[in-house]
Amino acid sequence: MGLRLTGDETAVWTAAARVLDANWTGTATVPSPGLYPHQWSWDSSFVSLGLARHRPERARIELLSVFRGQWATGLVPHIVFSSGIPRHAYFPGPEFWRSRAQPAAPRGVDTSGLAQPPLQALAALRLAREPGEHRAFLTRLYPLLAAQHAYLERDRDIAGCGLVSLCHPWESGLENSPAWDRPLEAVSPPASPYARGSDGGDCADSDRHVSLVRSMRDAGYRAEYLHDDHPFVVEDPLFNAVFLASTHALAEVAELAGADPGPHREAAQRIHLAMLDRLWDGETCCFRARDVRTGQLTPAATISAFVPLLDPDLPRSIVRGLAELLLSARFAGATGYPVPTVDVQSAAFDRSGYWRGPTWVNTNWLVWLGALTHHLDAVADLLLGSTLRLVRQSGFREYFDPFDGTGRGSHDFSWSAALVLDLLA
Ligand code: 9YW
Repeated sequence: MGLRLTGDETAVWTAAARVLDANWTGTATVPSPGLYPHQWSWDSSFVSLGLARHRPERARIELLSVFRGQWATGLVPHIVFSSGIPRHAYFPGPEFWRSRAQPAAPRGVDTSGLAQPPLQALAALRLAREPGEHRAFLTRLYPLLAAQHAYLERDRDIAGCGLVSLCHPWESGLENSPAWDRPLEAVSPPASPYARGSDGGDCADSDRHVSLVRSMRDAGYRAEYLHDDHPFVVEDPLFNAVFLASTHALAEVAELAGADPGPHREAAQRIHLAMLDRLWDGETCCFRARDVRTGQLTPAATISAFVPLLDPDLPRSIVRGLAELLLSARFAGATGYPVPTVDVQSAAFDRSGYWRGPTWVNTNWLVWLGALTHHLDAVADLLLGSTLRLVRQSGFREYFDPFDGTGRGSHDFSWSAALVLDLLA
């Protein structure tokens, strides 16, 4: 371990490492063995950061293994399905996505056809900062990362303004966030319902979620369909901030792998400018999602607003405004456990509603990293301390009540354990 931890921290470390060991399948880590028995894209990146502290060799295998599912277009799908899992264990499974019927999808493995916040380049760079010989690993990974980024820039900049658009709430990672309520109203629910209901979410919305996948699948997940006809097209601050941070990281990975970082630096500058131009709402001092089909910013103030702190070039006045909002009685100032996923004073806030209020370790971690980027030490310490308090109190749960820290959702959740290892290191 090589760290100086208190006795209490050592106990947390050991428990977190045990969760990661238990959820390891031999080639990847499942988010939660019962509920999510496959590999998810952003979960896998978060997990690799924890594995880097615990079992560095596995961290590299984890990060590479998600690219088994990469499509010829460059898409890194949000789920790479494990083989041999009973059909009823997870819906929608491979038979719904039908990836193998797509010429661009890989032959040897089943995948979904959506993206998720592209954390892989950021994770790769953090892994490479650990002691050890990383050149061969980065040289192998770099073209895969470059293809993933090229896909998002080429096929997913649907408004043509420099940002990636989500074509499904699941691509955000925050599936039932109130940020999607308005854009989802434009999506017709299917004639016969097939609600998933596993997230405790609204069934009509779950039906719309499944219906959106069906439309994408029936159109062969083609960029032309997404561009011209798909009803759900939204630019999200969290996704694009992660993309920006990963694009900066990709420039450094390129250098370490002996490739030209220039195009990635230019891409990062484009995303930075487009985020300020399209997603910053100066009137309310908040980043908000933009519905590309209506041109409107969504009214909800959510955790996504703070993730642009990952942008190292964010103007000082915006950094100050975000820190004030974060510490205010609308977010962390109202709860003992930062940061709720939704403004606690908004009508949409629901303290037990999955991404509609609870606090999550992964979003706390992203905001913590953003706070460190801007030397907001008090904010970073608050996030670190309160995240550790949550897991000491309630274990490595999927999410937590933002007021009293009660654990919710599944137990022994991989990213909760992994990111705590990173926070303790
Ligand atoms: C689903 C696996 C995934 C996460 C998402 C989270 C949830 C449910 O679980 O999605 O069926 O995909 O919303 O962010 O990647 O942990």
